[in-house]
Amino acid sequence: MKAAVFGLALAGAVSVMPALAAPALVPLPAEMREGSGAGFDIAAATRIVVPPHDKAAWQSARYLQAKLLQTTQLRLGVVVSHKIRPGDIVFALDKKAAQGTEAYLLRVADGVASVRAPSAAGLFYGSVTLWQLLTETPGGHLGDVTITDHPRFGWRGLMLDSARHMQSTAYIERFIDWMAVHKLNRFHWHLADDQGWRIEIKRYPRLMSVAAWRQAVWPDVGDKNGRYGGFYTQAEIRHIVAYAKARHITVVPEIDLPGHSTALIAAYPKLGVAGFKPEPVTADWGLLPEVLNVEEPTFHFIENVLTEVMALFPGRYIHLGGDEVDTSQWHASPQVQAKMRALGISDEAALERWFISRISRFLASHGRRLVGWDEIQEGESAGGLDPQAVVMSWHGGDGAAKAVNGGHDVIIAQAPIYYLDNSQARSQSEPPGWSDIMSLKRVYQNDPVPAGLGDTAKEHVLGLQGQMWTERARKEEWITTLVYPRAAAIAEVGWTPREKLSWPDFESRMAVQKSRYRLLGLKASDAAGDGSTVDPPDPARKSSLALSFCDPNTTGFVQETPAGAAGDFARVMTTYSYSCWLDKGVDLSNARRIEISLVHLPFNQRLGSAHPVAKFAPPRTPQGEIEVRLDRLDGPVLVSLPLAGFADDKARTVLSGEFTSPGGVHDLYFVTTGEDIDSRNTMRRPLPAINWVSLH
Ligand code: TNX
Repeated sequence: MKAAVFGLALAGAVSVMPALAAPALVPLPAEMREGSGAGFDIAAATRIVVPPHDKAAWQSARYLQAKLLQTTQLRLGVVVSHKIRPGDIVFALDKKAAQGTEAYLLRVADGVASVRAPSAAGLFYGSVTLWQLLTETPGGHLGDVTITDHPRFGWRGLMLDSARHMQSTAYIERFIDWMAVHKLNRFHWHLADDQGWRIEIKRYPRLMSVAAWRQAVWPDVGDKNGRYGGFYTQAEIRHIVAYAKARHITVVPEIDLPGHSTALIAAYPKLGVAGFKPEPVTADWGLLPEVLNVEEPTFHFIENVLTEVMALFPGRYIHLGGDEVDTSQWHASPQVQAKMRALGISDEAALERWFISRISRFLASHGRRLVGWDEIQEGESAGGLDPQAVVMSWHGGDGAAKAVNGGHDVIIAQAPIYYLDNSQARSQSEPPGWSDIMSLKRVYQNDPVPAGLGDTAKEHVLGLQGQMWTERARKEEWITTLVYPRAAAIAEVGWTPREKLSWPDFESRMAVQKSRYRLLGLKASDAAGDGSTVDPPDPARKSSLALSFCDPNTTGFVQETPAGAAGDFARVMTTYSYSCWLDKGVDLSNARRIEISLVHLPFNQRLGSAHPVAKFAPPRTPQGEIEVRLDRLDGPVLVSLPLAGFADDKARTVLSGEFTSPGGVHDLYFVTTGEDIDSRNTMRRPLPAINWVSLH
């Protein structure tokens, strides 16, 4: 009895309460007006009603039904009927309801909720919005509201790298599900790279038996043969494509060419440049020298592969990579040089442009459009990039502006801002990745459209995309944490009119969105939105994540560490050249001993032909040392700790050294000395990395 009275009192309080805040929708709709009516409560009897013969309405109704089943207590039936009753949720195709291929009109008024749209996509986004409204508060109340909505950009994408590390198809489905609830609509699937080929191509079996596998090197866990890899079968790919399509997401496959093709050349050495011994499918990251040759049979091979790719992926866009081509083999090859002369091409960058343009025309002849990273437009010699090619710009403003001014459509995929392999905050509980911090706030506040573009030029900007590269994100849960919540910022920037974007407003709506993540089982990062440090300082030992690099321009990596001694941290911050960490403003008045915990990581980064060698400060002893220098990189050595006897991959050790206190507060430079490391050499010494430092 008491409970019922309490319930009544609560219900009464709700009905007299003025609307406190607008619904917390992400992405924020283009227009939203709250009505003055009381709205209505969803009950077990609530019907989702669709008109007869309206397949699109039926599908969106079913999506809403399933989503509510999955995430709430609401179990609603879908009914086909012309008749609408109070308390119904209605979906219907309606040419006049809204304008645009993804637009919809959602109204809650007079006790009925309706979603009307001229297209299936619009209805779908309306159902996503309804799901968000119904998950805003437990129980399912809909307040009176009119939402007139459509996206700012047609391309709202996420890229997932399944080449460096491969994910299960179950995970890919979840990835697509989570995109859908953010109204993201392009899943760019990176399926081939130096470290593995992940798509079954029936005509070329060595792609599956050779190119799909590399040696498992720590921290990867291999199969019983010590291999890491695999590929998605054509049946699995068809399933994923259909799964995405049902959520109005187009899958854009990427086969990275003509660089990033070590795996491909390992399987079919004839595709490589004559005179260079192909490398095995590599377990290294970074810039590799392998590049395809430019002979006719190579184009035939690519066209055969693309014929199967086009049959699997019905979407218009096919991504051919084109990034980071190391042209030194082309430069050194007499055949390639002869071909260049015959074509009247004088620089290798332009040869790449020619290569890509040729494939672009092939795809266009099949009604498809090539997408490539912005290197595809580089080069000096005459002959532009095929005008049908779309440029995906990861080089930021200049690359995008160049593409647009050259008349190309462009997708903004700018690094580092939209590179989700950057950290969200310095924290031991964040996944490994690049050490630069791209906080939720930074991502949100970046305008993707390059400054200074005229209105016609702006129309060439198809949209934006977040990139999830997975060199260091070997676990699916790490991918989720890196992608979310930042993908929500990308989704909103891609959807919501620019003048409506507001960080404080977004941040408060994200609190509600995160409660939806819990309903979805989506484990997003809980780093602070502004990227401020989240780990409490440890008075006993300072983790390398709490240090900075000596040179502020250094970009490094947050890496995982081998499982080790208690008290060690799970992550270290490292860099591949001039390894040097800085601790600012350290009080040395009472200090006379320092301990440094080091881990040795495999040196698994190729640095490219331009600067292949990782440099270190000159060593004093054969195996080098960690020098602790005072106040400057070349300041006096406070203490020098030799690395002697410490060269095992997974080793970790604590170096300790006494010193005479110089008194006062100082900046400490931790300089790694040692022989330089040639990243091309397969017998490389490991990389010493600071795990923590401690003063006594
Ligand atoms: C650059 S962006 C790459 C990728 C790496 C990424 C790491 C681009 C087109 N190429 O091969 O995975 O950096 O952030």
